[in-house]
Amino acid sequence: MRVSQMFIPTLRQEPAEAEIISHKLMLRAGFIRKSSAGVYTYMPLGYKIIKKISEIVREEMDRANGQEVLLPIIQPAELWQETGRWDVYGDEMFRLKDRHNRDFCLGPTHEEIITDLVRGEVKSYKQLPMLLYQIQNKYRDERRPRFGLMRGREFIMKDLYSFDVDEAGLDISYKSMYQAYSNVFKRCGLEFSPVEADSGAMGGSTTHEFMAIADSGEAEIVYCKTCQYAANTEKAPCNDPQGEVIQSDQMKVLELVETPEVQSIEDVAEFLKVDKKDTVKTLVYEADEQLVLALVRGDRELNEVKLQNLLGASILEMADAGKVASEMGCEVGYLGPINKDIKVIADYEVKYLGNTVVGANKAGYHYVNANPARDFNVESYGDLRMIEKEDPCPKCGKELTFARGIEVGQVFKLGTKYSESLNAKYLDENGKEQLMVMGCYGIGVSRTMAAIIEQHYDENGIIWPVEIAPYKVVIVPVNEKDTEIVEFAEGLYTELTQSGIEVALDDRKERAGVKFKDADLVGYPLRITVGKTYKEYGEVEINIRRTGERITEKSEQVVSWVQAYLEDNK
Ligand code: 9G3
Repeated sequence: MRVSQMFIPTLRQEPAEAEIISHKLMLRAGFIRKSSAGVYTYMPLGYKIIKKISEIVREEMDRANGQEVLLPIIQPAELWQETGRWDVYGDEMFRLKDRHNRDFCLGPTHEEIITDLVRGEVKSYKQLPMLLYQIQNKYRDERRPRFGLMRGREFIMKDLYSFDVDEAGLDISYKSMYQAYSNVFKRCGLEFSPVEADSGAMGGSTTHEFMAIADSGEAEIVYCKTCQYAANTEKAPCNDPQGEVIQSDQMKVLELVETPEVQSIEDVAEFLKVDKKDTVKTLVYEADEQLVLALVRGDRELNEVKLQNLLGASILEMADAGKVASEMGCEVGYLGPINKDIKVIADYEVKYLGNTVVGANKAGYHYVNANPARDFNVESYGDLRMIEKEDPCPKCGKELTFARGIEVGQVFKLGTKYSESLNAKYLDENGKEQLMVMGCYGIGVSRTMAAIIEQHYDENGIIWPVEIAPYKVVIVPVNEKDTEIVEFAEGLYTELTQSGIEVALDDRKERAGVKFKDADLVGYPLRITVGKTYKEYGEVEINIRRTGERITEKSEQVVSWVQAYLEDNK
């Protein structure tokens, strides 16, 4: 490829709207351009990366007996109505009508489509297991698309669906996908960790998320260096501390105290000279439009995923301030569970609080000496709090470590959730009708490109792992007017190309410095400079992007040196 003919609009300045490094660098290196919020064009170099990641994914899916298909993006509402999901996903689903006024959506995922296909074609156990996958755009109208490709409204996903005769078969498919994912992310040069995750609205039992470790990751993970336990903090369980429940003769008289302009837990604890542990945090949620009070100890953080699961709610949203004021009669700083005929659920730890502080549902007032058993009724206690550093490993009890991660893959055991609602059955060896047992497995292909950059960059730009790089080598003749330099550079370009290496020749009429900066920004693994050293000693300079090393090599040795380097570093 000749850089003078390529559409690679690099930028010197950092784009203002980009907050994380992968977004900044993909814009500056000319890999993507924004079309609208969360919707991007993949420019020539960016799309080369997408194709390389997709090829790695295909090889590993095919190795695991996956068969590639391409499913429709336009999906009929009827299928989503059959599974009952048409009304579950509100504004996040892109919906449209055709010319006959029929309802469709742009596919956010393909469980309905693929199960509808298979239920019509698979009749016998002899046809199972069947693993079908696609690499295709997905559409989700995120409320706040951000971080470039990290959270887009149109993104590229590989989604595979497995169909087995029973749970044992699903286990085999799940394990084989788990291995295939490890292969994919290793080949992409990613440092990743599979973590236990919450299956949420997907139902089903087991699910793992493959997290690329990165400080910019939206997900928080917790892991144990002793027993390798690893989980998304949304899922990591906290146990019931089995403390002492206060005896009634220890309970003091409930007292209303004035706490003017004191709203946050910190302020209340300070004003009343108590520890945050001796207060109750009251939060108001709408669970499928029903108001719920969720209580956790004052020093803890509520885990909304655990709350949603405990309530079995399809949609869980924090009640907005207006709703709180009208339903509770005060603003959030003074909320409490006393004298409220609203459903109250509480974290286990609240059970063991005695003579504690709660909001009085009256602006400027709190109650002290509140006792759960006496003063307010908790409908149910459960694990509602976010796991913390001091908590013991849920598996072995040892110390926990926290990290942030980018979710690049997820594998789900679906069981019969979709085969039941869509009646996808097969005849077993006894001719008896059985429900197919399913799994679904996603890789964020476009998100993976961003994650690779988040783990492979420096102050000069991207550092592509060799297998992913858009071109393995860039040749930089330092002076376009010097025929000796240009001739050798052209010759080297031809020789490397003929030896099957993807090479770029920066033949632009630009100063050498500009070419060097662009080479570092775009992130080619190797840069070969043809300049003074060539004219004087017949040698070229080779810059190794990953290590910053610079070596000189005899011009006749260059091709074999490059082949050896690429072989050793793939
Ligand atoms: C929707 C909308 C958004 C969604 C879904 C449905 C996430 C939805 C979960 C999955 C599960 C797996 C197959 C590949 C791997 C992930 N967001 N999910 O079902 F209608 Cl608007 O997509 N699907």
